[in-house]
Amino acid sequence: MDTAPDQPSDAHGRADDARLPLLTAALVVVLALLAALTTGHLVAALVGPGASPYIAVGDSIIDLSPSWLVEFGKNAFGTKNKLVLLLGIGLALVLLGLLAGALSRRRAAPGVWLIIALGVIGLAASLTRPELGPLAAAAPVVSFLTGIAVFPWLHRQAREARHRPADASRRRFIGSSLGVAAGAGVAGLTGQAFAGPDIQASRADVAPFHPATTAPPIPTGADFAANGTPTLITPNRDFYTIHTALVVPRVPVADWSLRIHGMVDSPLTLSYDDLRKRPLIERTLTLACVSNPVGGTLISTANFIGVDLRGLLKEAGVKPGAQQLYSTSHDGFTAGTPVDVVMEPDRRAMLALGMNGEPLPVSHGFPVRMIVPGLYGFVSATKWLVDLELTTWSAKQGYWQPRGWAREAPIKTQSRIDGPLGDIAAGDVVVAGTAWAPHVGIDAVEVRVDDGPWQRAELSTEVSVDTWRMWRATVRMSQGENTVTCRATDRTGATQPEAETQVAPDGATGWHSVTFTAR
Ligand SMILES: Nc1nc2c(c(=O)[nH]1)N[C@H]1C(S)=C(S)[C@@H](COP(=O)(O)O)O[C@H]1N2
Ligand SMILES: [Mo]
Repeated sequence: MDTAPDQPSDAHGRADDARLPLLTAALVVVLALLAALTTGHLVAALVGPGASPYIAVGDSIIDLSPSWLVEFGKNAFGTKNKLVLLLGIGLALVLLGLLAGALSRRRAAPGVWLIIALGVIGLAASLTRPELGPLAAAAPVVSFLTGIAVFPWLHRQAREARHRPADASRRRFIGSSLGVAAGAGVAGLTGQAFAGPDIQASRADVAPFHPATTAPPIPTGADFAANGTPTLITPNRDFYTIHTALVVPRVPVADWSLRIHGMVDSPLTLSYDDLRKRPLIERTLTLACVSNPVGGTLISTANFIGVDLRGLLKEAGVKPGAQQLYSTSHDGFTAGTPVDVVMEPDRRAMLALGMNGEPLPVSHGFPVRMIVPGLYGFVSATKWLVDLELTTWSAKQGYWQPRGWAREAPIKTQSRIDGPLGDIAAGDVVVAGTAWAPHVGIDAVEVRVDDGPWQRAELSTEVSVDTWRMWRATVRMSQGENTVTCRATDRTGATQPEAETQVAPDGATGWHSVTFTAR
Protein backbone atom coordinates (compact mmCIF):
# COMPACT_ATOMS: atom_id res chain seq x y z
CA MET A 1 0.00 0.00 0.00
CA ASP A 2 1.21 3.42 -0.83
CA THR A 3 -0.89 6.26 0.43
CA ALA A 4 -0.05 9.81 -0.34
CA PRO A 5 0.67 11.71 2.86
CA ASP A 6 -1.90 14.37 2.14
CA GLN A 7 -4.56 11.74 1.51
CA PRO A 8 -4.17 9.47 4.47
CA SER A 9 -7.49 7.67 4.56
CA ASP A 10 -7.59 5.70 1.36
CA ALA A 11 -10.53 5.20 -0.90
CA HIS A 12 -11.21 1.74 0.47
CA GLY A 13 -11.84 3.03 3.96
CA ARG A 14 -8.82 1.37 5.48
CA ALA A 15 -8.68 4.23 7.91
CA ASP A 16 -6.64 2.41 10.52
CA ASP A 17 -3.53 2.55 8.44
CA ALA A 18 -3.97 6.28 8.16
CA ARG A 19 -4.33 6.91 11.88
CA LEU A 20 -1.44 7.72 14.10
CA PRO A 21 -0.84 5.31 16.95
CA LEU A 22 -2.47 6.70 20.07
CA LEU A 23 0.83 7.22 21.88
CA THR A 24 2.40 9.00 18.96
CA ALA A 25 -0.58 11.33 18.67
CA ALA A 26 -0.56 12.00 22.41
CA LEU A 27 3.21 12.56 22.34
CA VAL A 28 2.77 15.18 19.64
CA VAL A 29 0.17 17.03 21.71
CA VAL A 30 2.20 16.82 24.91
CA LEU A 31 5.39 17.98 23.16
CA ALA A 32 3.53 20.95 21.71
CA LEU A 33 2.13 21.83 25.15
CA LEU A 34 5.58 21.49 26.66
CA ALA A 35 7.07 23.78 24.04
CA ALA A 36 4.24 26.26 24.56
CA LEU A 37 4.55 26.35 28.35
CA THR A 38 8.33 26.58 28.44
CA THR A 39 8.56 29.41 25.90
CA GLY A 40 5.86 31.21 27.91
CA HIS A 41 7.98 30.60 31.00
CA LEU A 42 11.01 32.05 29.22
CA VAL A 43 9.17 35.21 28.16
CA ALA A 44 7.76 35.50 31.68
CA ALA A 45 11.32 35.80 32.97
CA LEU A 46 11.37 39.16 31.18
CA VAL A 47 7.86 40.44 31.86
CA GLY A 48 7.24 39.04 35.36
CA PRO A 49 7.64 35.47 36.66
CA GLY A 50 3.96 35.26 37.60
CA ALA A 51 3.04 35.75 33.93
CA SER A 52 4.22 32.25 33.06
CA PRO A 53 0.91 30.68 31.98
CA TYR A 54 1.48 27.63 34.17
CA ILE A 55 2.09 29.79 37.26
CA ALA A 56 -0.65 32.31 36.44
CA VAL A 57 -3.20 29.51 36.08
CA GLY A 58 -2.00 27.98 39.38
CA ASP A 59 -2.26 31.33 41.17
CA SER A 60 -5.76 31.83 39.76
CA ILE A 61 -6.80 28.37 40.90
CA ILE A 62 -5.62 29.25 44.43
CA ASP A 63 -7.56 32.52 44.44
CA LEU A 64 -10.71 31.03 42.91
CA SER A 65 -10.77 27.84 45.02
CA PRO A 66 -13.54 27.56 47.60
CA SER A 67 -12.16 27.80 51.12
CA TRP A 68 -12.94 24.15 51.95
CA LEU A 69 -10.67 23.11 49.10
CA VAL A 70 -7.87 25.42 50.21
CA GLU A 71 -8.16 24.06 53.77
CA PHE A 72 -8.21 20.51 52.47
CA GLY A 73 -5.04 21.20 50.50
CA LYS A 74 -3.31 22.67 53.53
CA ASN A 75 -4.38 19.82 55.80
CA ALA A 76 -3.61 17.03 53.37
CA PHE A 77 -0.29 18.30 52.02
CA GLY A 78 0.91 20.93 54.49
CA THR A 79 3.60 23.16 53.06
CA LYS A 80 3.84 20.84 50.03
CA ASN A 81 0.37 21.94 48.92
CA LYS A 82 1.70 24.27 46.24
CA LEU A 83 3.92 21.57 44.78
CA VAL A 84 0.91 19.23 44.74
CA LEU A 85 -1.10 21.89 42.90
CA LEU A 86 1.62 22.39 40.28
CA LEU A 87 1.99 18.63 39.78
CA GLY A 88 -1.81 18.35 39.58
CA ILE A 89 -1.93 20.93 36.79
CA GLY A 90 0.85 19.02 35.02
CA LEU A 91 -1.06 15.76 35.34
CA ALA A 92 -4.26 17.40 34.07
CA LEU A 93 -2.33 18.67 31.04
CA VAL A 94 -0.93 15.23 30.30
CA LEU A 95 -4.42 13.71 30.54
CA LEU A 96 -5.82 16.41 28.28
CA GLY A 97 -2.92 15.73 25.93
CA LEU A 98 -3.82 12.02 25.87
CA LEU A 99 -7.44 12.85 25.16
CA ALA A 100 -6.60 15.37 22.47
CA GLY A 101 -4.10 12.87 21.06
CA ALA A 102 -6.78 10.18 20.88
CA LEU A 103 -8.98 12.59 18.95
CA SER A 104 -6.15 13.82 16.71
CA ARG A 105 -4.99 10.51 15.31
CA ARG A 106 -6.26 11.43 11.89
CA ARG A 107 -6.67 15.18 11.80
CA ALA A 108 -4.85 17.89 13.68
CA ALA A 109 -7.99 19.91 14.40
CA PRO A 110 -8.89 18.53 17.87
CA GLY A 111 -5.38 19.18 19.14
CA VAL A 112 -5.50 22.66 17.67
CA TRP A 113 -8.74 23.30 19.52
CA LEU A 114 -7.19 22.14 22.77
CA ILE A 115 -4.31 24.54 22.28
CA ILE A 116 -6.70 27.40 21.52
CA ALA A 117 -8.75 26.61 24.65
CA LEU A 118 -5.65 26.42 26.85
CA GLY A 119 -4.32 29.59 25.25
CA VAL A 120 -7.49 31.45 26.19
CA ILE A 121 -7.26 30.15 29.78
CA GLY A 122 -3.59 31.14 30.07
CA LEU A 123 -4.25 34.60 28.66
CA ALA A 124 -7.24 35.15 30.94
CA ALA A 125 -5.22 34.05 33.97
CA SER A 126 -2.30 36.37 33.16
CA LEU A 127 -4.52 39.34 32.39
CA THR A 128 -6.48 39.00 35.62
CA ARG A 129 -3.48 38.60 37.94
CA PRO A 130 -3.42 41.78 40.04
CA GLU A 131 0.37 41.90 40.12
CA LEU A 132 0.84 41.83 36.36
CA GLY A 133 0.61 44.67 33.90
CA PRO A 134 -0.64 44.39 30.29
CA LEU A 135 2.91 43.57 29.12
CA ALA A 136 2.55 40.26 30.93
CA ALA A 137 0.20 39.10 28.18
CA ALA A 138 3.34 38.60 26.08
CA ALA A 139 4.03 35.35 27.95
CA PRO A 140 0.73 33.55 27.25
CA VAL A 141 0.64 34.99 23.71
CA VAL A 142 4.10 33.63 22.86
CA SER A 143 3.11 30.41 24.58
CA PHE A 144 0.01 30.13 22.42
CA LEU A 145 1.86 30.98 19.20
CA THR A 146 4.46 28.31 19.94
CA GLY A 147 1.80 25.69 20.62
CA ILE A 148 -0.25 26.56 17.56
CA ALA A 149 2.88 26.41 15.35
CA VAL A 150 4.59 23.35 16.82
CA PHE A 151 1.56 21.10 17.01
CA PRO A 152 0.44 21.05 13.33
CA TRP A 153 4.08 20.94 12.26
CA LEU A 154 4.90 17.88 14.35
CA HIS A 155 1.54 16.32 13.55
CA ARG A 156 2.22 16.57 9.83
CA GLN A 157 5.66 14.99 10.28
CA ALA A 158 4.15 12.19 12.35
CA ARG A 159 1.62 11.50 9.62
CA GLU A 160 4.31 11.49 6.97
CA ALA A 161 6.43 9.14 9.02
CA ARG A 162 3.42 6.89 9.45
CA HIS A 163 2.92 6.57 5.73
CA ARG A 164 6.53 6.08 4.78
CA PRO A 165 7.77 4.29 7.85
CA ALA A 166 11.13 3.29 6.57
CA ASP A 167 12.34 6.40 4.93
CA ALA A 168 13.81 9.67 6.01
CA SER A 169 10.47 11.09 7.11
CA ARG A 170 10.52 8.85 10.14
CA ARG A 171 13.95 10.05 11.13
CA ARG A 172 12.79 13.56 10.52
CA PHE A 173 9.84 13.16 12.90
CA ILE A 174 12.03 11.65 15.61
CA GLY A 175 14.59 14.37 15.12
CA SER A 176 11.96 17.10 15.31
CA SER A 177 10.44 15.59 18.45
CA LEU A 178 13.80 15.43 20.16
CA GLY A 179 14.50 18.96 19.00
CA VAL A 180 11.23 20.25 20.46
CA ALA A 181 11.89 18.42 23.75
CA ALA A 182 15.43 19.81 23.98
CA GLY A 183 14.31 23.31 23.02
CA ALA A 184 11.58 23.17 25.64
CA GLY A 185 14.11 22.07 28.23
CA VAL A 186 16.45 24.92 27.41
CA ALA A 187 13.63 27.49 27.34
CA GLY A 188 12.18 26.27 30.64
CA LEU A 189 15.49 26.15 32.47
CA THR A 190 16.62 29.51 31.10
CA GLY A 191 13.31 31.05 32.12
CA GLN A 192 13.72 29.56 35.57
CA ALA A 193 17.32 30.77 35.94
CA PHE A 194 16.72 34.33 34.80
CA ALA A 195 13.25 34.82 36.21
CA GLY A 196 12.76 38.44 37.12
CA PRO A 197 15.15 41.07 38.36
CA ASP A 198 18.21 40.12 40.40
CA ILE A 199 16.55 40.46 43.73
CA GLN A 200 19.53 39.30 45.77
CA ALA A 201 21.54 42.16 44.28
CA SER A 202 18.82 44.58 45.37
CA ARG A 203 18.91 43.10 48.87
CA ALA A 204 22.68 43.36 49.04
CA ASP A 205 22.45 46.98 47.88
CA VAL A 206 20.37 48.13 50.83
CA ALA A 207 22.36 46.32 53.55
CA PRO A 208 23.40 47.02 56.23
CA PHE A 209 20.90 48.88 58.38
CA HIS A 210 21.93 51.12 61.24
CA PRO A 211 18.86 51.39 63.46
CA ALA A 212 18.72 54.55 65.55
CA THR A 213 17.09 52.47 68.27
CA THR A 214 18.29 48.89 68.56
CA ALA A 215 16.33 46.16 70.31
CA PRO A 216 17.55 45.45 73.84
CA PRO A 217 19.89 42.44 73.86
CA ILE A 218 18.15 39.12 74.51
CA PRO A 219 18.65 38.35 78.22
CA THR A 220 20.12 35.03 79.28
CA GLY A 221 17.43 32.57 80.23
CA ALA A 222 15.06 33.89 77.57
CA ASP A 223 14.57 30.38 76.18
CA PHE A 224 14.99 26.78 77.24
CA ALA A 225 16.50 25.58 73.99
CA ALA A 226 18.61 23.06 75.90
CA ASN A 227 15.33 21.44 76.98
CA GLY A 228 13.86 21.37 73.50
CA THR A 229 12.22 24.78 73.00
CA PRO A 230 13.06 26.98 70.02
CA THR A 231 15.59 29.75 70.56
CA LEU A 232 13.98 33.07 71.43
CA ILE A 233 15.00 34.55 68.07
CA THR A 234 14.12 32.37 65.11
CA PRO A 235 16.89 32.35 62.48
CA ASN A 236 15.53 33.68 59.19
CA ARG A 237 15.86 30.33 57.45
CA ASP A 238 13.69 28.68 60.14
CA PHE A 239 11.05 31.43 60.34
CA TYR A 240 7.68 30.00 59.30
CA THR A 241 6.47 31.09 55.87
CA ILE A 242 2.88 31.50 54.68
CA HIS A 243 1.64 33.19 51.52
CA THR A 244 -0.85 32.63 48.75
CA ALA A 245 1.56 33.42 45.89
CA LEU A 246 2.93 30.41 43.99
CA VAL A 247 6.02 32.32 42.96
CA VAL A 248 7.43 34.73 45.52
CA PRO A 249 7.13 38.30 44.20
CA ARG A 250 10.49 39.87 43.31
CA VAL A 251 10.25 43.58 43.83
CA PRO A 252 13.56 45.43 43.53
CA VAL A 253 13.90 48.51 45.71
CA ALA A 254 14.22 50.76 42.65
CA ASP A 255 10.75 49.71 41.46
CA TRP A 256 9.14 49.96 44.86
CA SER A 257 7.01 52.70 46.32
CA LEU A 258 4.31 52.86 48.96
CA ARG A 259 1.12 54.87 48.67
CA ILE A 260 -0.67 55.99 51.82
CA HIS A 261 -4.07 57.34 50.86
CA GLY A 262 -7.81 57.21 51.43
CA MET A 263 -9.17 58.87 54.56
CA VAL A 264 -6.05 60.93 55.28
CA ASP A 265 -5.34 64.66 55.30
CA SER A 266 -2.26 64.41 53.10
CA PRO A 267 -1.74 61.34 50.94
CA LEU A 268 1.89 60.21 50.77
CA THR A 269 3.93 58.31 48.24
CA LEU A 270 7.15 57.02 49.75
CA SER A 271 10.19 55.53 48.08
CA TYR A 272 12.39 53.01 49.82
CA ASP A 273 14.90 55.77 50.49
CA ASP A 274 12.20 57.93 52.05
CA LEU A 275 11.52 55.13 54.52
CA ARG A 276 15.17 54.40 55.13
CA LYS A 277 15.92 58.01 55.95
CA ARG A 278 13.44 57.94 58.81
CA PRO A 279 14.77 56.93 62.20
CA LEU A 280 14.97 53.15 62.01
CA ILE A 281 13.87 51.19 65.03
CA GLU A 282 14.50 47.56 65.91
CA ARG A 283 11.86 45.53 67.76
CA THR A 284 11.79 41.92 68.89
CA LEU A 285 8.34 40.69 67.83
CA THR A 286 6.52 37.37 67.64
CA LEU A 287 4.39 36.68 64.57
CA ALA A 288 1.77 33.93 64.49
CA CYS A 289 -0.50 32.41 61.86
CA VAL A 290 -4.21 31.90 62.45
CA SER A 291 -3.90 28.51 60.75
CA ASN A 292 -1.63 27.23 63.49
CA PRO A 293 -3.32 24.18 65.04
CA VAL A 294 -2.98 23.51 68.78
CA GLY A 295 0.63 22.42 69.25
CA GLY A 296 1.62 23.78 65.82
CA THR A 297 4.74 25.60 64.74
CA LEU A 298 3.37 28.45 62.58
CA ILE A 299 4.82 31.00 64.98
CA SER A 300 8.26 32.62 65.08
CA THR A 301 10.11 35.59 66.53
CA ALA A 302 12.57 37.99 64.94
CA ASN A 303 14.28 41.33 65.44
CA PHE A 304 12.45 43.44 62.90
CA ILE A 305 14.04 46.68 61.72
CA GLY A 306 11.87 49.38 60.20
CA VAL A 307 9.83 52.48 60.79
CA ASP A 308 7.09 53.11 63.30
CA LEU A 309 3.76 52.74 61.51
CA ARG A 310 1.79 54.95 63.88
CA GLY A 311 4.23 57.83 63.34
CA LEU A 312 3.93 57.50 59.59
CA LEU A 313 0.12 57.45 59.70
CA LYS A 314 0.10 60.47 62.01
CA GLU A 315 2.09 62.32 59.38
CA ALA A 316 -0.48 61.45 56.75
CA GLY A 317 -3.19 62.50 59.21
CA VAL A 318 -5.82 59.80 59.71
CA LYS A 319 -9.28 61.28 59.31
CA PRO A 320 -11.97 60.52 61.87
CA GLY A 321 -14.18 57.70 60.67
CA ALA A 322 -11.34 55.66 59.19
CA GLN A 323 -11.88 52.15 60.57
CA GLN A 324 -9.50 49.88 58.73
CA LEU A 325 -5.99 50.17 57.43
CA TYR A 326 -6.31 48.23 54.19
CA SER A 327 -2.94 46.97 53.04
CA THR A 328 -2.24 45.57 49.58
CA SER A 329 0.77 43.58 48.48
CA HIS A 330 2.48 43.57 45.12
CA ASP A 331 0.84 40.22 44.35
CA GLY A 332 -2.66 41.43 45.18
CA PHE A 333 -2.98 39.96 48.68
CA THR A 334 -4.89 42.28 51.00
CA ALA A 335 -5.47 42.61 54.74
CA GLY A 336 -7.66 44.91 56.81
CA THR A 337 -6.28 45.99 60.18
CA PRO A 338 -8.28 47.96 62.75
CA VAL A 339 -7.07 51.58 62.71
CA ASP A 340 -7.60 51.99 66.44
CA VAL A 341 -5.26 49.05 67.10
CA VAL A 342 -2.51 50.35 64.82
CA MET A 343 -2.80 53.83 66.38
CA GLU A 344 -2.51 52.64 70.01
CA PRO A 345 0.52 54.55 71.38
CA ASP A 346 2.18 51.39 72.75
CA ARG A 347 1.19 48.95 69.98
CA ARG A 348 4.59 49.20 68.30
CA ALA A 349 3.23 48.37 64.83
CA MET A 350 5.83 48.84 62.15
CA LEU A 351 6.75 48.68 58.50
CA ALA A 352 9.67 46.28 58.51
CA LEU A 353 12.60 46.57 56.10
CA GLY A 354 14.96 44.25 57.93
CA MET A 355 14.83 41.00 59.83
CA ASN A 356 17.51 39.73 62.17
CA GLY A 357 20.09 42.19 60.92
CA GLU A 358 19.63 41.69 57.21
CA PRO A 359 17.21 43.07 54.63
CA LEU A 360 13.94 41.13 54.69
CA PRO A 361 14.35 37.79 52.96
CA VAL A 362 12.38 37.73 49.70
CA SER A 363 9.97 35.10 51.05
CA HIS A 364 9.27 37.28 54.08
CA GLY A 365 8.26 40.32 52.07
CA PHE A 366 11.30 42.18 50.68
CA PRO A 367 11.48 45.10 50.38
CA VAL A 368 8.83 46.11 52.96
CA ARG A 369 6.17 44.36 55.03
CA MET A 370 3.80 45.28 57.80
CA ILE A 371 3.90 43.87 61.36
CA VAL A 372 1.33 44.54 64.08
CA PRO A 373 2.16 42.86 67.39
CA GLY A 374 -0.71 40.83 68.78
CA LEU A 375 -2.67 40.31 65.55
CA TYR A 376 -2.60 37.21 63.39
CA GLY A 377 -0.62 37.63 60.18
CA PHE A 378 -3.59 37.37 57.82
CA VAL A 379 -5.07 40.63 59.13
CA SER A 380 -1.86 42.56 59.65
CA ALA A 381 1.42 41.22 58.29
CA THR A 382 1.18 42.02 54.57
CA LYS A 383 4.41 41.18 52.77
CA TRP A 384 5.66 42.92 49.58
CA LEU A 385 3.56 45.84 50.78
CA VAL A 386 2.79 48.52 48.16
CA ASP A 387 -0.38 50.29 49.28
CA LEU A 388 -1.99 51.45 52.52
CA GLU A 389 -5.50 52.80 52.33
CA LEU A 390 -7.42 54.27 55.25
CA THR A 391 -11.03 53.28 54.78
CA THR A 392 -14.15 51.88 56.43
CA TRP A 393 -14.99 48.24 57.14
CA SER A 394 -17.91 48.31 54.76
CA ALA A 395 -15.83 49.61 51.84
CA LYS A 396 -13.45 46.68 51.48
CA GLN A 397 -12.66 43.17 52.68
CA GLY A 398 -9.21 41.66 53.15
CA TYR A 399 -8.24 38.56 51.16
CA TRP A 400 -9.31 35.95 53.72
CA GLN A 401 -12.51 37.56 54.98
CA PRO A 402 -14.85 36.47 52.15
CA ARG A 403 -13.17 33.06 52.40
CA GLY A 404 -14.63 32.40 55.82
CA TRP A 405 -12.12 34.03 58.16
CA ALA A 406 -12.70 36.71 60.74
CA ARG A 407 -12.47 40.45 60.19
CA GLU A 408 -10.68 41.12 63.47
CA ALA A 409 -8.28 38.54 64.77
CA PRO A 410 -6.12 39.11 67.84
CA ILE A 411 -3.72 36.23 68.49
CA LYS A 412 -5.17 33.78 71.01
CA THR A 413 -3.25 32.84 74.13
CA GLN A 414 -1.65 29.45 73.50
CA SER A 415 0.97 27.08 74.82
CA ARG A 416 2.64 24.02 73.45
CA ILE A 417 4.96 21.22 74.55
CA ASP A 418 8.29 21.07 72.69
CA GLY A 419 10.45 18.66 74.69
CA PRO A 420 11.95 16.41 75.81
CA LEU A 421 12.94 14.91 72.48
CA GLY A 422 14.19 11.35 72.33
CA ASP A 423 14.12 8.50 74.85
CA ILE A 424 12.80 9.02 78.37
CA ALA A 425 13.40 7.00 81.49
CA ALA A 426 10.70 6.74 84.17
CA GLY A 427 11.22 9.18 87.02
CA ASP A 428 11.74 12.94 87.03
CA VAL A 429 11.66 14.37 83.51
CA VAL A 430 12.05 17.99 82.41
CA VAL A 431 9.22 18.91 80.05
CA ALA A 432 9.61 22.21 78.20
CA GLY A 433 7.60 24.27 75.78
CA THR A 434 6.51 27.61 74.41
CA ALA A 435 3.65 29.89 75.40
CA TRP A 436 2.43 33.07 73.77
CA ALA A 437 -0.09 35.85 74.17
CA PRO A 438 1.51 38.50 71.95
CA HIS A 439 1.00 42.07 73.15
CA VAL A 440 -0.67 40.79 76.32
CA GLY A 441 2.07 38.73 77.95
CA ILE A 442 2.24 35.33 79.63
CA ASP A 443 1.89 35.17 83.41
CA ALA A 444 1.84 31.43 84.09
CA VAL A 445 2.04 28.02 82.49
CA GLU A 446 0.84 24.87 84.22
CA VAL A 447 1.44 21.24 83.32
CA ARG A 448 -0.02 17.97 84.43
CA VAL A 449 0.62 14.30 83.76
CA ASP A 450 -2.50 12.30 82.86
CA ASP A 451 -5.25 13.46 85.24
CA GLY A 452 -2.83 14.48 87.98
CA PRO A 453 -2.74 17.89 89.66
CA TRP A 454 -1.70 21.00 87.72
CA GLN A 455 1.82 22.02 88.49
CA ARG A 456 3.28 25.49 87.93
CA ALA A 457 6.08 25.62 85.32
CA GLU A 458 9.18 27.81 85.48
CA LEU A 459 8.97 30.67 82.95
CA SER A 460 11.86 32.01 80.87
CA THR A 461 12.99 35.60 81.32
CA GLU A 462 10.44 37.82 79.60
CA VAL A 463 11.82 39.85 76.70
CA SER A 464 8.63 41.88 76.29
CA VAL A 465 4.89 41.30 76.13
CA ASP A 466 5.27 41.18 72.36
CA THR A 467 7.35 38.02 72.33
CA TRP A 468 6.71 34.40 73.09
CA ARG A 469 7.86 32.94 76.36
CA MET A 470 9.32 29.53 77.13
CA TRP A 471 8.51 27.30 80.08
CA ARG A 472 9.84 24.14 81.71
CA ALA A 473 8.81 21.89 84.54
CA THR A 474 10.09 18.73 86.15
CA VAL A 475 7.33 16.16 86.19
CA ARG A 476 7.21 12.60 87.46
CA MET A 477 6.67 10.06 84.70
CA SER A 478 5.89 6.41 85.29
CA GLN A 479 6.95 3.52 83.10
CA GLY A 480 4.82 3.32 79.96
CA GLU A 481 2.60 6.06 78.61
CA ASN A 482 2.33 9.49 80.22
CA THR A 483 0.11 12.12 78.70
CA VAL A 484 1.41 15.59 79.48
CA THR A 485 -0.91 18.58 79.04
CA CYS A 486 -0.10 22.28 79.34
CA ARG A 487 -2.12 25.48 79.62
CA ALA A 488 -1.13 29.13 79.86
CA THR A 489 -2.56 32.08 81.73
CA ASP A 490 -2.07 35.48 80.17
CA ARG A 491 -1.63 38.89 81.81
CA THR A 492 -5.35 39.60 81.72
CA GLY A 493 -5.66 36.65 84.14
CA ALA A 494 -7.41 34.47 81.57
CA THR A 495 -6.42 30.82 81.36
CA GLN A 496 -6.57 29.05 78.00
CA PRO A 497 -9.94 27.34 77.55
CA GLU A 498 -9.91 23.56 77.34
CA ALA A 499 -12.56 23.46 74.62
CA GLU A 500 -10.98 22.73 71.28
CA THR A 501 -11.96 24.80 68.28
CA GLN A 502 -10.90 24.74 64.65
CA VAL A 503 -8.43 27.28 63.28
CA ALA A 504 -11.18 28.99 61.24
CA PRO A 505 -12.47 31.65 61.57
CA ASP A 506 -10.18 33.27 64.15
CA GLY A 507 -7.68 30.78 65.57
CA ALA A 508 -7.68 27.46 67.40
CA THR A 509 -8.26 27.03 71.13
CA GLY A 510 -7.61 24.01 73.33
CA TRP A 511 -4.89 22.48 75.46
CA HIS A 512 -1.88 20.80 73.90
CA SER A 513 -1.13 17.23 75.02
CA VAL A 514 1.76 14.96 74.17
CA THR A 515 2.03 11.31 75.17
CA PHE A 516 5.54 10.25 76.21
CA THR A 517 6.53 6.63 76.64
CA ALA A 518 9.02 6.17 79.48
CA ARG A 519 11.31 3.14 79.77
N1 LIG B 1 1.51 39.33 50.34
C1 LIG B 1 1.13 38.47 51.30
N2 LIG B 1 1.38 38.79 52.59
C2 LIG B 1 1.01 37.95 53.58
C3 LIG B 1 0.36 36.73 53.29
C4 LIG B 1 0.10 36.42 51.93
O1 LIG B 1 -0.49 35.38 51.59
N3 LIG B 1 0.52 37.31 50.96
N4 LIG B 1 0.00 35.89 54.30
C5 LIG B 1 -0.15 36.45 55.63
C6 LIG B 1 -0.20 35.43 56.65
S1 LIG B 1 -1.59 34.47 56.68
C7 LIG B 1 0.77 35.26 57.59
S2 LIG B 1 0.55 34.22 58.88
C8 LIG B 1 2.04 36.02 57.50
C9 LIG B 1 3.21 35.07 57.48
O2 LIG B 1 4.41 35.78 57.37
P1 LIG B 1 5.76 34.99 57.18
O3 LIG B 1 5.63 34.18 55.94
O4 LIG B 1 6.85 35.99 57.11
O5 LIG B 1 5.90 34.10 58.39
O6 LIG B 1 2.12 36.80 56.32
C10 LIG B 1 0.94 37.47 55.98
N5 LIG B 1 1.26 38.31 54.86
MO1 LIG C 1 -1.51 33.13 58.45
